[in-house]
Amino acid sequence: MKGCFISFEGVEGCGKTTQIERLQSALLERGHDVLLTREPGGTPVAEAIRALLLDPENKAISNTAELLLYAAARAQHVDELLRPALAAGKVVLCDRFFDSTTVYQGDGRELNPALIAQLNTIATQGLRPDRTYLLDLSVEAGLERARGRGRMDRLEQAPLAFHERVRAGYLRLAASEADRVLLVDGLADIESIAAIIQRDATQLLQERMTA
Ligand code: T5A
Repeated sequence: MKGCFISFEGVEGCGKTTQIERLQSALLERGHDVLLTREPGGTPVAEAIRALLLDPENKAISNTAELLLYAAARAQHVDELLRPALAAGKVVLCDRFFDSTTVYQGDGRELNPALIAQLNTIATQGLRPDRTYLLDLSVEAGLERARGRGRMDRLEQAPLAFHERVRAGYLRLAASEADRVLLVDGLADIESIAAIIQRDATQLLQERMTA
């Protein structure tokens, strides 16, 4: 793959969307060819699956069905959008990727981690981010921000204990994959977080260009 693949992760309301847009603007200004996308979503089929998954009316979705729907959306996204963009040399910025399944369905829903790892490999065909920015803050602070935006989606409405397990899962991932996952304080102000991420991404892109 010629391009560079960067994902953003974190609990609800951690500020991913704010930061991914900042990084996109900074990279575009420097002349990079950037694709900004998200999971679940990014293609018409995956966006239709997203609507199903996040609709608070769909209370009957079982944990296993939820896992498979996220994987199906990802498989479509990888095939239709991510692999072609990376093959064309783009910098791909993705709002959530397989780490979300590892922690939301694995830690949050407490589904079998080995099964999830297998399913992630099937859905991604082995595609992994070159760098992942994990914005960390307390679950209460994140949900407070999400609440401030109005209607809560199906996942945001899950019990507090679910979100606490998700946060703990993310922190475990950051510790076990420190080469890929950069842990950033999500409570810092927007500009400081953007500066940390831009500095790191600039270095990463320089390294890849000279490799
Ligand atoms: N999911 C997803 C799974 O369960 N499994 C999976 O495999 C995948 C891919 C997706 C949902 O699906 C789940 C996880 C999610 O529950 P999503 O759109 O990613 O949905 O949902 P959210 O995580 O809720 O994303 P949001 O866009 O809603 O929130 P963000 O991106 O974290 O936060 P953002 O940037 O929109 O900011 C929220 C608010 O906080 C302010 C912003 O202005 C905004 O008002 N803010 C700050 N305020 C103060 N200081 C800062 N540093 C701030 N940064 C942002």
